[in-house]
Amino acid sequence: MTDPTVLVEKREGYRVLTLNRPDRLNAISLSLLEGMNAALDDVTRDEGCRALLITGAGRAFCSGQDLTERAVQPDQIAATVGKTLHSHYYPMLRKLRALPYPVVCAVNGVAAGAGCNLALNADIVIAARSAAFVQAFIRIGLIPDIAGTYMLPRLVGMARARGLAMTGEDLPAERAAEWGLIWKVFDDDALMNEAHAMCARFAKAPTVALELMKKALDASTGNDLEAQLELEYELQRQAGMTPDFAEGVRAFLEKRKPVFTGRKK
Ligand code: T3D
Repeated sequence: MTDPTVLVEKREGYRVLTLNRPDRLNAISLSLLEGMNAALDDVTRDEGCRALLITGAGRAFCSGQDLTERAVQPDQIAATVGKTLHSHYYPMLRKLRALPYPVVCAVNGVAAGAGCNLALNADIVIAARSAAFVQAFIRIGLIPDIAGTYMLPRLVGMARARGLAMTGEDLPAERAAEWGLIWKVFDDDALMNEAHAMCARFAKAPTVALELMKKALDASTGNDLEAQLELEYELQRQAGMTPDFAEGVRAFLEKRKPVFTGRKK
């Protein structure tokens, strides 16, 4: 039996998805896309899950679309690319972005093409010092997809977005953190401990507030100030009705650590 293309691990309060085609640098095959979609369907149904960690097996995070599945005639390429974006990539992305808790991506090595943009769609991206982010698309005559053209300008501004996309140059992890493309860089051998510690912390966090915070931040770039103030008001009102808010205030007044359940009621 072949190894699964996505490994799924259940931890206390969170799950870990590991892209698992290390000999191809975790290139995204159809089978890996199916594995990710199935794993995300499953995680969506898990009411006890309060964070998700994504990482890669072996020396890379992900080298993007498996190009051996694109070695066909030009007329067939067009059909295949458009087809898998709609049928597999974008459903995967929508499921990922709709998760009502933090998605942490631990970029353990190179993240190229669709692999880079998959990572950038996480809420928090941390990386090994040796990792690099590569908008490899232009190297093979494509444009950034998997929401790359959406995320890049929002994360690093238009000048850097254009530079990264148009040159396809490697961006080393440390510079990615300096530019605000990602959250933090850790020494290679510390990365996974840090990633697990972060998810364990999120698994005990006020999850509804994190969900509402994601909604507010996602909406912010499309809203004007007035619309955002109204949205904040409404979402804060909802956060204020959770048992975790009551517990947070109570714990502060009683000078103890809060115990958050993550429940809506
Ligand atoms: O439907 C659609 O098509 C949607 C569109 C998707 C968009 C994309 O993702 S397009 C971008 C696709 N990805 C790339 O163009 C990146 C291709 N890979 C690379 O440029 C390099 O491999 C890396 C910069 C990522 C890493 O370089 P390096 O020197 O560390 O490793 P390597 O020697 O190139 O790769 C190791 C092996 O993995 C090698 O196989 P071998 O020689 O040991 O048998 C290589 O062929 C294989 N590999 C790496 N990337 C891919 C791949 N095999 C298939 N597809 C890959 N993307």
